[in-house]
Amino acid sequence: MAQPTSFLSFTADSVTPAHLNLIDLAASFGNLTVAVMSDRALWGNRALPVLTLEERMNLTRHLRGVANVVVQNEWSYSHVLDTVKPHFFVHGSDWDSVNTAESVKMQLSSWGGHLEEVPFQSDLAWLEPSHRASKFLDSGGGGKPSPDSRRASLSRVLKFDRPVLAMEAHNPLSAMVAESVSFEQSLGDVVEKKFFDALWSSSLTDSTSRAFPDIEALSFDSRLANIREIFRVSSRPLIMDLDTGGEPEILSLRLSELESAGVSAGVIEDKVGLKKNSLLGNDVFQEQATALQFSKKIEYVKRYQKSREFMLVARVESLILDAGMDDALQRSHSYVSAGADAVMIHSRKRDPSEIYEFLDKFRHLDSSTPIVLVPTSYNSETATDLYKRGANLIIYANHMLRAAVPAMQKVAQQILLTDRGQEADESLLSIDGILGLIPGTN
Ligand code: SPV
Ligand code: MG
Repeated sequence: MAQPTSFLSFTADSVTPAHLNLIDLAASFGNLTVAVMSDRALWGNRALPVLTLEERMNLTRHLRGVANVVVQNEWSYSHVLDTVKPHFFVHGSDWDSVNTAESVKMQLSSWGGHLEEVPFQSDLAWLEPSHRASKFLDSGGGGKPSPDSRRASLSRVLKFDRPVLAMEAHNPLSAMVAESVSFEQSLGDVVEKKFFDALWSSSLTDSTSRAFPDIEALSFDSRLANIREIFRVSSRPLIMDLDTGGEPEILSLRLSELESAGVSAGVIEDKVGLKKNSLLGNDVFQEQATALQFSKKIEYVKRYQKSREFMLVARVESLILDAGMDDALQRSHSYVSAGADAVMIHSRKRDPSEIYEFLDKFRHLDSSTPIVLVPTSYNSETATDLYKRGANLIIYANHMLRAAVPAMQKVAQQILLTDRGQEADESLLSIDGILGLIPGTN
C-alpha cells in the first residue's frame, strides 16, 4: 500500500518552535508536503514576510521531516488541497471566514482525507514577525509595519498578476475607512478577498481638506505630518503626490524624508511655475517643463535615493495640456531612461480612448515599467479592464473627500430646515457606530 501523505501550510518567514512541533507531528502521519504561502496569498491577511518566496521555500526544504514543498497562491486552502490531496491535513485551531474547519473537512472527505487540528499556540506563533505585525493590526493601533517593510510592499504588490488599487486618504480616519472596506469574491472554487492595496496622498484633497487651493500652498512638512498620522492607523503602502517636486536639490532631501518615513512612492509631474490642478487642463495657465529639464531632475534625485524599493513616478502631463500623443510617449520613454520607476499618464477626458492609445503604444516598446492611472474623468472603465490594457496601479484620487462633502452639506442643510436633528439621523453614523469606530473609545 502507498505511504500515507500529510500536509501543512505556513508562511515560513521565520521558523518558531511551534512550527517545528507542527512539522514533527505532520511528518509522523506520512510523507509531508508543506505549502509556503506566496506574497499574493498573504497580502491583505498578514503582513508581507521579510524573506522572499524563494528564500522561504528554500528554508522549508531544509527542515527535517519535509518531503515536498509547494507554493500556495491563495489564502484559501481549497486549490492547493485539491492539487496535493493529502490523507492528513495538520492545522491549528485558528480559522477565519475564508478557511473554516468545516469547509476543509468537507473537501478532505471527498478523497478520504482527515483534518488533524492542534490547539493554536498563540504565544509561540507570536514569535513569527508577519503574524506579530498582523495581530498588531487587528488590535487597531500600537504596532504597524516597519517603514522598510511598508515602503517595500508596493513594489512587491505590483508584481501580482492583477491591478493594484489605491484609494485617496486625506486624514487618518479616511485611511481607516479605505483600509477597512473589503469583500470576498468567488473565483471558480477559490474565494479571494478584494480590498484597496494602497493609499494615495493627494495634493488636491490634502489641500482642500485644509481649505487651501491645490497650488502647492500647503507645506511639505504639513503633508508629511499628515502621512505620519495616517501611518499610525494604517498598514498600507502609500503613494504621495508631490506636485512638481520643486528644485531637484530640495526634492532629493524631501524624498529621503519620505523614504525614511516608509512612503513607497513619490509622484512628480512635468510642470513648472505655479502649479494648477491637472483637471483644469488649459482652462488655466499651466506650463510643462521641457522633456530634457524634467529628465535631468529625475536623474538627479534618483542618484541620491537610499532604499532599493522606493519608486519615483514620473507624471506626464502632455495629454492634460494638449501637447499630443507623440509628446506623451516620447516623454514617458525618456523619463524611464532617466531612471523613473513608473509612469503616470493623466487624462481629463471622459472618453478613455486616448488612455487606451497611450497604453497600446507605450507597451509596444516597454512591457515592464509600471503604468499608473487616475481614472477620475474616464470613470466608466473598470480597474480590471485598465489592467488588461496594460495599466498596473489604479488610483481613486479624490473619492473619500468628494464623498464626505455632499454628505456634510446635506445634513447641515437638513438641520437648518427642520430646526432639529431627528430627520438627519438616517444619514448619520449611529452614536454606537461612532463610539465603536476607534478602538479604545468604549
Ligand atoms: C491629486 O489627487 O491631487 C492629483 C490627481 O494630482 S488630479 O487631481 O486629477 O490632478
Ligand atoms: Mg495633485
